[in-house]
Amino acid sequence: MTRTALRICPLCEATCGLTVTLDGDRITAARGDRDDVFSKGFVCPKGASFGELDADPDRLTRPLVRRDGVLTEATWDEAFAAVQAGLRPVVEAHGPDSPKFSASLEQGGTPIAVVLGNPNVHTVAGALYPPVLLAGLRSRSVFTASTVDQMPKHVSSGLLYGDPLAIPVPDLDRTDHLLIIGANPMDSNGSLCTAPDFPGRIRALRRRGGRLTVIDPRRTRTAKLADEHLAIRPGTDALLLFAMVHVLFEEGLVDLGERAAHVVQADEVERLAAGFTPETVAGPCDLPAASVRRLARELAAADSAAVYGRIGASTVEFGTLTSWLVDVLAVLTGNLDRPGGLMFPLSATGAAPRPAGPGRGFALGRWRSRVSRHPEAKSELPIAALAEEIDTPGEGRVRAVVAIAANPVLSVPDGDRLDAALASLDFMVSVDPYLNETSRHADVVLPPPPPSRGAHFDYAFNALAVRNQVRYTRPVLPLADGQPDECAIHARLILCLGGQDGADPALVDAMVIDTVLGKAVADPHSPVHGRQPDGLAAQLTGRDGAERRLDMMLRLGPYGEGFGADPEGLSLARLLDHPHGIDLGPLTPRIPALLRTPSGAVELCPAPIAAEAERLRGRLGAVPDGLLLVGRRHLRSNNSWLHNVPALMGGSNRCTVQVHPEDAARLGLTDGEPARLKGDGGEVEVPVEITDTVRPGVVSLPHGWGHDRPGTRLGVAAADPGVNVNQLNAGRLLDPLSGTAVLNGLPILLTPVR
Ligand SMILES: Nc1nc2c(c(=O)[nH]1)N[C@H]1C(S)=C(S)[C@@H](COP(=O)(O)OP(=O)(O)OC[C@H]3O[C@@H](n4cnc5c(=O)[nH]c(N)nc54)[C@H](O)[C@@H]3O)O[C@H]1N2
Ligand SMILES: Nc1nc2c(c(=O)[nH]1)N[C@H]1C(S)=C(S)[C@@H](COP(=O)(O)OP(=O)(O)OC[C@H]3O[C@@H](n4cnc5c(=O)[nH]c(N)nc54)[C@H](O)[C@@H]3O)O[C@H]1N2
Ligand code: SF4
Ligand SMILES: [Mo]
Repeated sequence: MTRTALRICPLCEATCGLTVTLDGDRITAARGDRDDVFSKGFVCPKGASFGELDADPDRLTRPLVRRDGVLTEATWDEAFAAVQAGLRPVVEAHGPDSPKFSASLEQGGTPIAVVLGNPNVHTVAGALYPPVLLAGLRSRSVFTASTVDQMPKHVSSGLLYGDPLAIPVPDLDRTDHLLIIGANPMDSNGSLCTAPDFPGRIRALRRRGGRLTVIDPRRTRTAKLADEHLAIRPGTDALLLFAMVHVLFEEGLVDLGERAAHVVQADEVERLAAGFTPETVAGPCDLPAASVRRLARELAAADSAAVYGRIGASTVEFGTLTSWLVDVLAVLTGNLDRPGGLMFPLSATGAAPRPAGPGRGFALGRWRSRVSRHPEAKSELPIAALAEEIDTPGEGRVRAVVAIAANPVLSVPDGDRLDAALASLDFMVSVDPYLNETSRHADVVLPPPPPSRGAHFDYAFNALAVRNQVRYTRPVLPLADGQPDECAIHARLILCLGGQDGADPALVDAMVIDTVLGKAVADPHSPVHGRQPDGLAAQLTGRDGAERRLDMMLRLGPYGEGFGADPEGLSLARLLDHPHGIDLGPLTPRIPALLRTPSGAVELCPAPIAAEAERLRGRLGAVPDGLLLVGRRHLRSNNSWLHNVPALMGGSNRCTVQVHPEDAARLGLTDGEPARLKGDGGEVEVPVEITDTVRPGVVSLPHGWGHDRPGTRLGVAAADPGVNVNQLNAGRLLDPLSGTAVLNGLPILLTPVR
C-alpha cells in the first residue's frame, strides 16, 4: 500500500513543498507539491532525492559516547548523563552563577563555546531552542556559520534600519530590473531571498520585458540567462557600487521617491562617494568606466529596480560596505520599500507591526574576542577565530564546545588548526546526524532523526521570502522507538546544562511560553494587553511544546487571531486546516513602522560605514597581479553534508579547480591533471578543469569537500573525498565590521604537479 504525505524541503532556502510517496515506512519518491501556495510544484534534484538522504545508512540512529577514547553506541539516557557529567563542571566553575564568570567576560570569552551551523535555520529545533540555550549560558563564545556567510548583511541592516534582522529582499515577481552581484541562484536556488523556482521567476522577469544584469567573475548558469554579464575582478564590488553611487549624484539621478521623508544622511553619502569615479574604479574592478556609468543610469531609469548581492558580495574584505551599498543604491533610486524594488517581508511569526518612532538602534563591538580582540557583531564572534579561542591559553579560554548542526572543520578557514583544537577540548557535544569531520571530536554525539520524522516550519525563511505566506508540515513518519525528535534533544541538552537532566523537556517550552506571554500582556500595543498569561497559555493547542510555541507565535503575530481579537486570524489550528499553506499576499511597504534607529529614519551614512569607506579609498590605485581564488556551488551539492548521497554525486558535481584557458596555457596546466594550489593557510592538490567560464586571473574551487579524515562514517563521501578549499586560507583576513571571513578574492598560487 502506498500513500503520500506533504513535507517542506529543508535542504535550501527555497523551502519547496514536497509530496512524498511512501511504501510502508520507506520513501519511494519525492516530487514538488503542485498545490503548495508558494512553490507550486517546483522541485530540484536535491529535493527529489529526499528519500535517499532520509534513508542514508550512514546516518546515526543511536547516540555515541566516548568510552576509553572510542565513540561507542549508547542509550539516550546514558548519552545525556554523559553530557551533564561533561558540561556541568564547566558551567559550575565558569558559568553565569560562578565567581569566575565576570573575569572571563572581561577577557572577552567564556569557556563554553556554542557553535551553530547552517541547518539550524532549516529546522524547527534550530529556530526555537538555541536562543534559550544562549540566554541561559550567557556565553560570549558564540560562533555561527553567519560569520562565513551573511553577517555583513545583518550589520548593514542593523546600522541602516536599527534591526539586524530587517533584511530587504528583491521583489522578484514585480521588478523590471534585477542587478545580481555575487550570487548564483540558478545553482544555489537563492539565499536571503526565499523564492522557490528562482529559475522560473527569472524567466518570468525576462518574459515581461525586464532586464537582468549579473556581476560575477564566473559566467555562471545565472549569468548565462542575463542580458548582460560583467566579469568583475573578485573583491572589488564595493568600488563598483560606490562608483555607481557617485554617478547617480553627479548626473542628478538621485530620487529618494516616496520614502524620502524617512531617510537621513543622503548628503553624507554624496560626500563619501566623491572620489569614487567610474574612471578610478575601472582599473581595480577591470571593468570599462563606460559600463559602470551605464549600470548606474540603467538602475535610475528602470521603472522599478532591485539590487541583490549574496556570497560574492558578502564573504569579501569589504563585505559590510558592499552589503550596505546594495541597499544605498536602492534608497537613492527610490527603490527601497516599494513594489518591484527591495522590500521587507512580514513573517507570520514575526513581531506584529507597531507604531513608528525612534528605537534603540544597533551597537557593534560591545565586547571583543579574547585573543585577537575582534569586535562582536550581533553577539557573535568570528567563527574564523574559534580555533585560536580554543588553543591559546589564558583566562576565558574555550574548554568545552556545544556544536549544533555545524561542520566548521570543513566550512571555516584553517580546518587543520581547528581539527587539532577540537581534539584538545575538555568536552564536546555535537547534535548531528553524521559522524563527520567535526562531530568525530565530540565526546557525545546526539543524532536527530531523519527529516521525514520531524515537523517543518520556516521560522527564518518566511522573513526573507519574496511573497508573504505560511506553511507547516507535520512529520511524515513516526519516530523510531526511543528516538527523541530534535526539539526534545535540544530541550534536554538545555536541562543538562542547568544540571537538571531527568526533568521533563516540556518544561523548557513552558518556561518560554510563560516569558513571552508575560511580555505580551504587559505590552500596550499587543492584542492581549492586560490579559492573564495563564489563561492564554491554557488556550494554546499543539501535540508538543514546539507546536504550542508555534501556535502562540502565530496568534500573537501580524496575521494572528490575537487570542480571540480577530477570529479570522492565524493560529496553528487554522494552519493545519491548510496543508498546502496559506498565501498572505505580495510584499507590502513597511517603512517607517519597521525602523528601529535612534532617529526613527533610515540612517544612510552610519559612522562605522563611513570609516570603512575611507579604508576602501586607499585601494583606489591598487590593481592586484596574481591569481585570485573564488568559490562556487553546484546544484546537487549543499555545503559539506550532501556528499554522502549517491544520486547527488558524480557528473559535473566534482571538486576541481576551474582555470581559464589562458592561465592554464601560461602555467602549463593540463585538463584533468592534478595541480597544486597554495594559499597563506596551506596547500592542496586537485584536478584541473580548464574552462572559459572563469575569467582570466581567477580560479574557482568549491567548498565542503575534504572527506578524507579518519574516524568518520561517511562511506560514499569518503570514496570521492575532494579537498578542503578552506585549508588554503589561514583565516587572518576578515571583513572588520562583521568579523566575516574573507573566502572570496584570496590571493593564490597555482602550479602543475610534476
Ligand atoms: N570557502 C568557502 N567556505 C564556506 C562557504 C563558501 O562559500 N566558501 N560558505 C559558507 C556558508 S554560506 C555556510 S552557511 C557554511 C556552512 O557551514 P556549516 O554549517 O558548518 O556546514 P554544513 O555543511 O552546512 O554542515 C552542517 C552540519 O549539520 C549537520 N546536519 C544536517 N542536517 C541536520 C539536522 O537536521 N540537524 C542537525 N542537528 N544537524 C544537521 C550536517 O551533518 C553537518 O555536520 O559554510 C561556509 N563555508
Ligand atoms: N546547490 C547548493 N545550493 C545552496 C548551497 C550549496 O552549497 N549548494 N548552499 C546554501 C547556502 S548555505 C548559501 S549561503 C547560499 C549561497 O547562495 P549564492 O550566493 O547564490 O551562491 P554561490 O554559488 O556561492 O554564489 C556566489 C557567487 O559569487 C561569485 N563571486 C565570488 N567572488 C566574487 C566577487 O568578489 N564579486 C562578485 N560580484 N562575485 C563573486 C561566485 O563566482 C559565485 O558565482 O546557497 C545555498 N544553496
Ligand atoms: S530548491 Fe531547495 S527547497 Fe526546493 S527542492 Fe531543491 S533543495 Fe529543496
Ligand atoms: Mo550559507
